[in-house]
Amino acid sequence: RRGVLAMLGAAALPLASPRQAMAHVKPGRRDVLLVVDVQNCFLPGGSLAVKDGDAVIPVINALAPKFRNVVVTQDWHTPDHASFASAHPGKKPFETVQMPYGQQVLWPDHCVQGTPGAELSPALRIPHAQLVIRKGHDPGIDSYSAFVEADGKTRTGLAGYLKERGIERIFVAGLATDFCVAWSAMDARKAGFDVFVIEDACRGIDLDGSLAAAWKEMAAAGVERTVSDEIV
Ligand code: VGL
Ligand code: ZN
Repeated sequence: RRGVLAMLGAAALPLASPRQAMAHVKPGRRDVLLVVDVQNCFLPGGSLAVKDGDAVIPVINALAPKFRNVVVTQDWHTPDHASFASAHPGKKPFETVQMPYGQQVLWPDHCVQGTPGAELSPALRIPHAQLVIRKGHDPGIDSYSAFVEADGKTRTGLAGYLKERGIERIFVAGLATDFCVAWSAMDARKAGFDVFVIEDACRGIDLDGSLAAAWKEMAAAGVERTVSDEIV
């Protein structure tokens, strides 16, 4: 044994903590929990159900009381929304189409304004959430991001709200990791916030490898990846 260790050299030691764990975070007044799109349509039985999407709910319910500041988002589309395959004759869900602002994935109809599918999950327990921000309400423009619509320029006002309230760090949870969570996290970085995505408080759709791609893009943008156990 001694021989093997000697061959590996000092660099192989110590054997504990192979990857740098984040120090425990105690959320304070400059932190916000951003709960993305935990709506019936994205939960089991919904029209755009995310696999195991309901698994995020107990994690979010346990995290939320630790945050003084909580903001919730709702995907909030018009009935004829341009992101729906049904609005494009001959197109099927999960195909793509070219929009004036770029490539758009076409989805099953989901989160239509005022419908039960667009409601937040009744199992969420976040009575102290201060703001619900609705996005994707322009019939012609999607908005995965809670900050900027898919045209890349129309702002939702969320960055301004958070900055006026002195928020510096955003902790992101919800659905779906590779769409609305990732786009929100990356736009939050662009707006100058420190951003942490809470991995076990999110679930992804994973279209053609989109989940791995999203984690890679988030890392490149300086988004940190954490887990709920790190938040005390
Ligand atoms: C979402 C696809 C379409 C999301 C919203 O919440 O991640 N994904 N609309
Ligand atoms: Zn949507």
